[in-house]
Amino acid sequence: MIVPAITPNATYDFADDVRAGLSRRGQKELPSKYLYDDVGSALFEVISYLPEYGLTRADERLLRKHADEIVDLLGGPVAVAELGSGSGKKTRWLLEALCRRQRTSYYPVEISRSALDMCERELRDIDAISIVGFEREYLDGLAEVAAYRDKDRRLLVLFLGSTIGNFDRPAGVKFLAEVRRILEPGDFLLLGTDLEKPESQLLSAYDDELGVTAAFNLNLLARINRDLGANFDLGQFAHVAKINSKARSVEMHLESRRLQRVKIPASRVTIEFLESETIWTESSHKYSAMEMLQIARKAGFEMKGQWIDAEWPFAENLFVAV
Ligand code: AVI
Repeated sequence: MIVPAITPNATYDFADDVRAGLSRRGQKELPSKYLYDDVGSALFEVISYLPEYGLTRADERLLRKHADEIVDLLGGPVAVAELGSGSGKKTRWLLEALCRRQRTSYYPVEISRSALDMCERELRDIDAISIVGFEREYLDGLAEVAAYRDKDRRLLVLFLGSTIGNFDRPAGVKFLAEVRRILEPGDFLLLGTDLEKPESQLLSAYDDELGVTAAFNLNLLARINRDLGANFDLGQFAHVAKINSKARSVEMHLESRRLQRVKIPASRVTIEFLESETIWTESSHKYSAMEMLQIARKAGFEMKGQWIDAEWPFAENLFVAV
């Protein structure tokens, strides 16, 4: 059964966030969630096929290989909520393993309507599944799922693809603690985290030869032009990936190639960029496998299982709420 997604209230204001991020003194910033309009989501899907970017394939390999083992550790029937379902492709392995044992409800939570549609199309052929999409921000959506859930079943929350890495470390723990507050003791969280790897490998993963990641990053300026009527000249900005060793992250920036002014009518501002000045658009934090134990505890969980990919260091971590 597929139920149409429950639709949102207005949840954010792009124009205000753009004005605030670009008017900052010091480092200009744009929230990375705005990378994912329809064009950005399609470009991210292409990134996941690039030879340099092994993250998504590692995540999917682990889920394919260990789905039955993960389901065994849950110890009984669950309902599944996924934060940021994306295309739903890698989730198929887990849902199939669950649905082979009993009818399972799946609640994808996504701010992108098109991603929810794609995920419903991808997964609706699984036997014994019912899908109810929530077009919401993660925590609001999860709170609604928790209110809507069948009280006889544990909830399994999926937060895959190392999306947690796009929060800074303290904010990541705070976010997981908020997830925990919405859950009941005994509920589960399956968290995908990209692990530390050599700098050269990270730099090519976030600045690929074909320029797809550059297009993904520059699309944010194209989106501001499309949605807010701005006049960014895309040729005058360059995609840059940098390692931040202290934060243990890779950062994406857009660097101004010259002194220039850009008008953003819907945000009611004109922004000046110096030559070489950057807009920081995303951080991807990388973790150690051991660190995940402390993160689990700090957020109110215990580690129940961990699986690490042999080809591309990436961990699937199963936490249980205590
Ligand atoms: C979605 N997120 C985990 C990706 C990452 O690796 O941080 C987004 C991405 N940015 C550049 N390439 C992929």
